[in-house]
Amino acid sequence: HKLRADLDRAIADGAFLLHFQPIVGIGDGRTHGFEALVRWNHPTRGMVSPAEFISVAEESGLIVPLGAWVLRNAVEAAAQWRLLHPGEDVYVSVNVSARQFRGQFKGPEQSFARWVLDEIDRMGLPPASLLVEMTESLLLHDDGEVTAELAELRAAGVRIAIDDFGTGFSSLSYLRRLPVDVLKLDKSFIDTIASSAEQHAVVDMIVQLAAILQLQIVAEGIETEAERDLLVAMGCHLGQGYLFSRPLSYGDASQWLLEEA
Ligand code: G
Ligand code: G
Ligand code: MN
Ligand code: NA
Repeated sequence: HKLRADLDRAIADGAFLLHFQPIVGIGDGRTHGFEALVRWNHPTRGMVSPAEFISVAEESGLIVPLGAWVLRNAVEAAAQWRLLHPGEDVYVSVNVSARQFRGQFKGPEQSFARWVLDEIDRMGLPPASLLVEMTESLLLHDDGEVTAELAELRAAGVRIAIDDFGTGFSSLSYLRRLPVDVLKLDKSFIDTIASSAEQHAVVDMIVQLAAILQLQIVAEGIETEAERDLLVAMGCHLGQGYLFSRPLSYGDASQWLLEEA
């Protein structure tokens, strides 16, 4: 597999970079955090989307060092933003794959959770400046090991989000059992709230359910003012999407914060 061979060299070559998409208060547009999204600057193909290479990295195991690289760089970015804006508790949201929990971190004794907490501590960041995003399907298939480490992170103050929420048949009872703070409502729901009364009702129910369970909702992929206005009316406070901003380079994300300060 050519892509895989190229991928194996990419960390050493410094070919990965992070982009950051603002997560905003959808009513006032103010920035609460950024989702870190990895990009691969391939020597001949140019920018390759993670949609193409994350699954390959998961299969090969490269996701462990790559995920560590992503987390470390995301946390460093958050530390810089907090220096720029001492008044704003900007957080960084990082996508994490199940496979990363089975990686080796500084020796066989150390868990992924412990390693993450050490990285945050090393940067002098409060744990609440990190949000860990896990997909719903991953949590549904967990045998308890991942959930236990998420609970350890959460006990230390790191927040946990279910990414792509709504696509994995979650049940109410399952949500109450999981160590979770945030539901990232999948873009496929947002896409249809303005055109389908049924989808609108489903999202309205999810927002109410989240309030009962004391979970925060982040609506993903908001592209139009109509979508934003419907979400605000439902009582959904946070979101991200092209209406507000595309994913930005580190420099542009810093500039974005400066302009808001
Ligand atoms: O940014 P973009 O829309 O191309 O991202 C596509 C997918 O790649 C998203 O589903 C996102 O969750 C995933 N992704 C982006 N960055 C990372 C990362 O650092 N780690 C993992 N595991 N997935 C990522
Ligand atoms: O799966 P995950 O939610 O982690 O991935 C988020 C992906 O969605 C990123 O690849 C990001 O580039 C993309 N994205 C973010 N906002 C929008 C949007 O408003 N419209 C579309 N089409 N994609 C978006
Ligand atoms: Mn995500
Ligand atoms: Na998503």
